[in-house]
Amino acid sequence: MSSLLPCRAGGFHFKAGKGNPIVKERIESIKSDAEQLLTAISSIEDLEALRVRFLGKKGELTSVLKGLGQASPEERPVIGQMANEARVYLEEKISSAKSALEQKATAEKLKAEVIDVTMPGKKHATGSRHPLQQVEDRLSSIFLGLGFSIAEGPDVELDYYNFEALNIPKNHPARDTQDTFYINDDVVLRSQTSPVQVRVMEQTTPPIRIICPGRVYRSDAVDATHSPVFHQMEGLVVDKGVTMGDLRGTLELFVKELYGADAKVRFRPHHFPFTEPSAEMDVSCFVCGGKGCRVCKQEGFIEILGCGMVHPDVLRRCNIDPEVYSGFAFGIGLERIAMRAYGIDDMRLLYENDLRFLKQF
Ligand code: 2U9
Repeated sequence: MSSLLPCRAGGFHFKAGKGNPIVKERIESIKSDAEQLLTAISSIEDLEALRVRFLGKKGELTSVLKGLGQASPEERPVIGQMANEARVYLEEKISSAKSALEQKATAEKLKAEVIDVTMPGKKHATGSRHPLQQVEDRLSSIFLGLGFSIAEGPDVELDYYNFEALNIPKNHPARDTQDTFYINDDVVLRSQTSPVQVRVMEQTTPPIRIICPGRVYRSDAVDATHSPVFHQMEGLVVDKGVTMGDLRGTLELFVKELYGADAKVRFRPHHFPFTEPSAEMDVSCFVCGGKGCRVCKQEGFIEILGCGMVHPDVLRRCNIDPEVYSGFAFGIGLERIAMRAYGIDDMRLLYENDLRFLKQF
């Protein structure tokens, strides 16, 4: 009988020529140790540690194989076969334990992540466009349909573009009605979107067909019908042979699209420094249809916009020859349209961002 001394670090030492029952015993005990430990393993990490301990490079079973060199030639194949059978046996056990642990982990994960489809859903609050934006979008879409493009420009403007170019020199009375906020003597917050049109005219050879929506500023105290910041949409058409008839036809089409085919328009003479002739356009009251009621103050008509033929001096200043070209322009206050459309009686509601108000649109 050979004495076989277990040596975990360096392998087994065989004593030649005495058979192998001790090695066999050792292999059996490694197997049963591993099997017993396997029953208590509950994580993949522990399982891997166990595999390394028994089957790894320096593992207990591997050390038996390492010691084979010292066994006698007759013992070697027998011990080798036993050790290999033990290795295959343990590998299978570890592999099926691994599958079981993985299945258990997946089952636990699925259980933890289970979705109860009967739970009430989370309500996602959907926003809505601000009433002023709705009005701007509606008007834009009508004018886009009539062949206009949208032009935009700076809110902070040169005095020249906001006033001088539009026939409003420093001493003009319109400087009072359009009093705005001055950054310095030459720079203002625009009191109308007309400077956008001036800039476009300076840079474009007609035909021009644009609308200019945007924020404008005036030095007005806040009340139910005034605000230092409000919104306009102005429009401009310049081409050869543009007449007051084109102005009327275009704006009538716009009004019928906005208020319905039955809407009628009426023009009253007016004065603007930048247009000549100028007019204000009324639309038949959308409540009484023109008979007269409280909304239209028994007038039958409601003022909706200002308009006129672009003043020849304004064209000239933008290097457009008034002998060759003519144009019409108009200006609409968006707040007024929105307030009428939605029955809003106080302008301040449009700026307070109170959700109780905004949710209604
Ligand atoms: C250029 C030439 C002419 C734009 C115009 C109006 C008439 C008008 C008001 C509507 C309500 C201002 O917001 S409001 O108070 N606007 O009545 N605006 S004609 O005329 C122009 C614009 C640009 C180059």
